Amino acid sequence: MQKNCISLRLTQLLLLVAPLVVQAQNAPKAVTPLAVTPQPRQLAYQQLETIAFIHYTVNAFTDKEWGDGTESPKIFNPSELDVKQWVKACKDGGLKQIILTAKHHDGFCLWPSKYTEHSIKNSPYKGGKGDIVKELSEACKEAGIKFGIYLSPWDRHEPAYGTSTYNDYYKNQLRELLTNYGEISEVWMDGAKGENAKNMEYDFEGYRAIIRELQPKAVIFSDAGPDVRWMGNEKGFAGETNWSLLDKSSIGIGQANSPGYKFLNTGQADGKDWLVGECDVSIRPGWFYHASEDSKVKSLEHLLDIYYKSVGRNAVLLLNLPPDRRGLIHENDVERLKEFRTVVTETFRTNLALNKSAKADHFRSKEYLAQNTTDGSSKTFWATEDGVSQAMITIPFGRATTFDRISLAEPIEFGQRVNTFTVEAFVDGKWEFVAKGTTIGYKRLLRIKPVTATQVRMTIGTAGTPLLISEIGIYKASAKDTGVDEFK
Ligand code: FUL
Repeated sequence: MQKNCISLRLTQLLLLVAPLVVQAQNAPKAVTPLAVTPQPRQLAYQQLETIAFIHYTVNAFTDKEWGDGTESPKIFNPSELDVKQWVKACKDGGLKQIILTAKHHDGFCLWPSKYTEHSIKNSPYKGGKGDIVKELSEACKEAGIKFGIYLSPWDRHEPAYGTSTYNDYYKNQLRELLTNYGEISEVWMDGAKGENAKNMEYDFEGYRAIIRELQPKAVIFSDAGPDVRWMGNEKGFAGETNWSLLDKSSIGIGQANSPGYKFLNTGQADGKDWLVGECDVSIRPGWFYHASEDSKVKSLEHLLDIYYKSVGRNAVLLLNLPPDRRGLIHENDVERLKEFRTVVTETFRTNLALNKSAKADHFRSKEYLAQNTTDGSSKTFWATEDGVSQAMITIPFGRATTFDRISLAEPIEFGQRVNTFTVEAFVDGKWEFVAKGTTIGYKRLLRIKPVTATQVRMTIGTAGTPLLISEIGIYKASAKDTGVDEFK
C-alpha cells in the first residue's frame, strides 16, 4: 500500500516536471558575452560612425599650424563668424558630432575662461563678449547633433606650464567647459608635445576623474583611451585588421616608443581593454585654415577611400573642417563634404540581400537563424552552437544580381570575435572567390569589382565561440564610388 503511494507521488512529480524539462530544452540558449565588451557610452559613440573636428584659433589669422603662444588675442577677429553655417555643413555631410578646439597648443581659449587673459575676451570678436564654445554648443543642441571639446594638454602660452600648478590650471578649465555648456559627448586629449613639454608631468588620472564626475556619458579620447583610441596616423586609415581590443596600460600618451603604440592601428586580438578606434584626418592638408590650401581640399575619391578605411574597418571617422578668417567653413569644403555624403547614401540605399532567406550550416536555435543577418535589424543576430569556430552562410538572390559592395557586422555588445572570412559568389554555375579579410567588429565594408551572381556565400572563422553575425548587406555602388580593394 505504502509502496503504491510512493510510486503514485513519483508519477505525479514526473508529470509536473516533464513539461518544464521540454521547455528548457526548447528555450533559446542565451549567448554569453566575451570577457571584454564595450561600455554603453562606447557603443553609442561607435554608432555615430562619422563625426567632425573644427580646428579654430589664432592660427587662422597667422597662417600657422602650431601657434607659439605669443600671439596677441587682438588678431583673432573673424568678420562673419556663423556657427550655424558650421553645423549645417556638418549635418548635411552626415557628421553626427562636432569636436571644437576650445584651446589648441597656442593656449588661446575660444571661451572667456576666468583662469587666463589669453582668450576671446581680449579679442575684438563681439567686443570681447563672445564665447564660441557657447555659441557652438547651443547650435549643435538645436540641430540635434552631439558636441565635444578638444582641450590641448600642451600649452605654449600659460606660464605655469611645466610645473605641477599647470595641472590645476588644466583641471579648472576642464571644470569650466564641462559645467557651463550642457552635454559634452567627447573630450579629446591630444598627445602632441613640443620642446617646452619636457618637464611636464600631466595628471591624466586626475583629468579623467573630473570628466567622469561631471560628464559621465562623455567618451574620453587619447592615444590610450580610456574609451576611444588614436589609430596611429592622421591619414584617416584604420588597419585592415582592427580589433577594438588593446591593453591600454601598455600605451604611453604621446610616446611613440611605448610597447603598445605599434598596435594602435590594428588593436590586439587578446587585448584586455575595449578601445574604439577613431580615425582623425583633415579635409585639407592642414588642420587649420590656409587660403593657399583652398585648391587642395581632398577629392571625392580620396574621401571615399578614407570612409571605407575608417568606418569600413570598425572605426569612427573624425573629419576636420577648419573655418577661415571670415569665421566660415570654406565653400569648397562644404561642397565636397556634401558630395561625399550624397555618394555614400546612394551606394548604401538598397540592400540587395534584404529579406533573402539566408541559410547556414550551423545555428544555435530558431531564435538565432541565419535569416537574422538579412532582416535589416541590428538587434537580431545569427549565432552558432557553443564551440563552433567556423561556419558557412549562403544568401540566395533568387535571380542574377550585380553587386560590388559588401557590409558585415557583429553584435559587438557580446564582444568582438571574427578573425577570418572569405566571400564567394555563384557565377555561371560555379563558386568564385570575391573577397577575404580578418576582423569585422561593428562594421566591415568591402569594395569588390562588380560581379553578377545568383548567390553569395561566406565562410567565417572566429577567435571566441560561438560565432555571431548581426547583419550582412550587399550593394551596388553609386557610379561615382568606383574604388576596389585588394585582397592579398
Ligand atoms: C595633433 C596636433 O598637433 C595637431 O595640430 C592637430 O590638433 C591634431 C588633431 O592633433 O596632435
